[in-house]
Amino acid sequence: MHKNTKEQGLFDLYQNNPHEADYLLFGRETHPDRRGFLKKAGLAMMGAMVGAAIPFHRNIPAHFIPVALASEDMIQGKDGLTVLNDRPLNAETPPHLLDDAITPTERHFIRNNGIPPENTDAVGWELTIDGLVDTPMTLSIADLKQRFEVVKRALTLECGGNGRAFFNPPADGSQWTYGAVACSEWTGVRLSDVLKASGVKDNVVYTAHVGADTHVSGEEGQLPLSRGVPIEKAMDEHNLIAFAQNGKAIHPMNGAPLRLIIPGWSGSCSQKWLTRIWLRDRVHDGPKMTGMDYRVPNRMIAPGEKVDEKDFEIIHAMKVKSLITNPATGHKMAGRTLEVRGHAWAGDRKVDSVRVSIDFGATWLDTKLDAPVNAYAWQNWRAKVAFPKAGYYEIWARATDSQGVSQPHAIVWNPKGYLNNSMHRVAVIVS
Ligand SMILES: Nc1nc2c(c(=O)[nH]1)N[C@H]1C(S)=C(S)[C@@H](COP(=O)(O)O)O[C@H]1N2
Ligand SMILES: [Mo]
Repeated sequence: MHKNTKEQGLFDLYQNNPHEADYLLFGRETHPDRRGFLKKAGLAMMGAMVGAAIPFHRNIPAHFIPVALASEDMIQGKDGLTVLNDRPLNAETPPHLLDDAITPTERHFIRNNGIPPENTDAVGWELTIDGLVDTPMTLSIADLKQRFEVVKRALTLECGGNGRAFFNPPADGSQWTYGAVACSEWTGVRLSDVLKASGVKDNVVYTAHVGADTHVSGEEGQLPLSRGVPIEKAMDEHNLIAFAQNGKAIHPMNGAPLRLIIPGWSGSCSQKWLTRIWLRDRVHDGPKMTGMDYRVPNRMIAPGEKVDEKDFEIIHAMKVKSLITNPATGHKMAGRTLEVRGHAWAGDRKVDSVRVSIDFGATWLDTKLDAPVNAYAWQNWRAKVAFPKAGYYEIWARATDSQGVSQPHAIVWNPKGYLNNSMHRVAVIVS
């Protein structure tokens, strides 16, 4: 890890006192909806740190610090991630680094909507189950392990905005390309067991999830994100309240010491730093549940079309999708054959087949597709591909789910850029 002292200074500044850091750089105008200008002193400091003048500094939103300062080696315990934003921190994994059947913790993407809690000690952590239940409960992690069966599962987690970078017209938000997806092995207890123990009342329709992270504005009591799922989905036995990731403590950026994993659905349902599950008799309306957040138009629209908010619906399951993890795009090869491989997943469904093409979709080749190691784990696939002669090729991968639905060639456009499951393409040069 090579941090220069100036970078260290800025990160320490934000780490120790975000209010003070924002004040130093941006002045007092840091209301979340209003853009404060970078103050002169702040601009000088940032310019010195990035090593150049910043021509468009007036456009830098309050709370943002240059991505150039947030190289991946700033995140301890992560390896090779591409940082998209650093406050809140968002980092994805290049596809070729997702080659493992089970994603190592170092390669698991990070999607934060706010500032992670400083204290992520497992000892003393408490989870409250309340709202419309017969027996509200507050449980330690030791209680969870003692009272409920502990299970271990590989579970696919994909951000609802994965692939947003490819929308045209562009969609606001973190510009995820391919790598906001992972399949780590999670250990925990079944959410359904815990909910049953609390005695869910008949009139419950939705869960509401609360975590210990704080809003970037620094405003007390304001949550960055609180989402939920319909009670039917919550009671699915595959959801976990997890306390371990790949056999070790959960990475602090992936929600240590306790998080939900609601596999198959938009990653946003899987609350990190979990402190409370509140059972409600209506659709949860916490931050990032309403408006256009994690919602898509309920009908087909033209790219760029304006849609009334009332015509949006909440994203549930993710769609059938695949990723090519070998070769990396741009691969130059001397021989004529190559093992192409990757993963595929399909929300609440299974993947039936994955096929690849090296002739821009004119013909397709079957791949050998493994069954998932357990329900909701991604499925690994591979194929030996022979290239007829030297030149530029694209490898395309296309998965089809158990209901016969395949990945599209082009994106179904929506205003916030969710659910992009179009085919992954990688370039190969055969010499
Ligand atoms: N408390 C909390 N939980 C959260 C988030 C968050 O910002 N705060 N982000 C959600 C989103 S949008 C996604 S895609 C996943 C990402 O999980 P990861 O960062 O472990 O990859 O966490 C979800 N859980
Ligand atoms: Mo997400």
